[in-house]
Amino acid sequence: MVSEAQITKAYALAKEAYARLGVDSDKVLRDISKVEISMHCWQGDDVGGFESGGGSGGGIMATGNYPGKARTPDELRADFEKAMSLIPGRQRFSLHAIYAELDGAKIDRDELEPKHFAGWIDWAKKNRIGVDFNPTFFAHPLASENFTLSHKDEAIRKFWVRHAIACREIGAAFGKALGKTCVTNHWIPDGYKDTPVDRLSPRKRLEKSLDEIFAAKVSSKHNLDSLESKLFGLGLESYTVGSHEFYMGYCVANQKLLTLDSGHFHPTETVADKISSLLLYVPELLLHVSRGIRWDSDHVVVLSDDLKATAEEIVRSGAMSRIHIGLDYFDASINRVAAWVIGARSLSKALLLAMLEPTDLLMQIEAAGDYTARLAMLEEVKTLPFAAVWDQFCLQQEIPVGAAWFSEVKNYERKVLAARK
Ligand code: RNT
Ligand code: ZN
Repeated sequence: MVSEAQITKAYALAKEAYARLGVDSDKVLRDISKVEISMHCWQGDDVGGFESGGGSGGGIMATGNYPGKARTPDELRADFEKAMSLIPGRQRFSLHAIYAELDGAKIDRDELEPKHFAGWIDWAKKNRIGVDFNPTFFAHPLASENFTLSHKDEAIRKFWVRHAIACREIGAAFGKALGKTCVTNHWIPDGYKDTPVDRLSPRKRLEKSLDEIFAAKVSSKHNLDSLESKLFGLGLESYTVGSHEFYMGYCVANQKLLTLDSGHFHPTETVADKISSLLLYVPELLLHVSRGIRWDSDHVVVLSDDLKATAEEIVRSGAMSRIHIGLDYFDASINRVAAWVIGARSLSKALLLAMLEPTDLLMQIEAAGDYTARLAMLEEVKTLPFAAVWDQFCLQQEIPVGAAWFSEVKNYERKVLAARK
């Protein structure tokens, strides 16, 4: 195993290499230690939640049957605490409405209240983490026709409007109790499997529902609302009511936050390129960092070129305070604690890489019109001694360095997860 002295020595050399290009790596380490990553609760139990008879639906699907998934709120919390102990930097926890603790009571989604999340509030306080929130517009009998906020049946549409308002209030309760603004992300699955004739009416109904939802007064100090678009879903291949154009228009017109999920666009489109445009027109962004393979498959995030490009745009924008960074994937075929850790460490690596970029230098070269030098430098930057800075970051944060985290997950699997049937 690498010793502390070796890490420190390698870091000292790396620091010099970055300094030669005008980058202060000590400052970068201070800055990145303050960045919060919103971790999605639903990787812990395959988007199950704790309602009786829960399950995904709504055009999303976790596949795999790796043993040991969390079955109760306490198990989910314990698993996530394990994951947090293996990820450098700060985390938040993103909860869905179906993770309410109802103690067997029959409370429908439109009747949810902050008190049903009291256990989560206490836990978040104890762990000093912020919480983000998500209304759950799927896995429910009133979502079985694949229409919720855009349903033509007024009673069903209103049910979901009430659910969304309840969730905004729960979000605000989290924000207030924890002293950290909650971002409530609204994603609906609504759409058609096959080609529709009337594309407009469901969108008009969605617009009306959103207007009703946001007419409810909820403190923006404690809760911010973000709207997530999507290209298609399983069984909803032909038409999605909440498309990118729909929400982009709505968010610009109504100054709401817009959510960009990396799996929700045509495979050759990149989310990275959208950030600089959208920051001109919407107040803030929420990123659902995911990894689609061939489709919106929600694979565990890895340090890919796409991820690096997204992190570069986040950092280069100079508007990190307006960009909320969340993870969104669910792989049930591997250890779920490891899935959290791998995705979060990869995202954190991408952010660190981007923050270590000699951006000023690259900008000067570009401004001077020397595109040969730009390409040459971008290639050289790729092999700067990043790994030494990453190891130093983990060391400073008292998090296992290198692959050492994995044996901790394996121990946890043997001691805790294996006992779950
Ligand atoms: C679905 C969306 C959405 C969900 C979560 C569970 O395609 O990405 O964000 O993954 O709400
Ligand atoms: Zn998403």
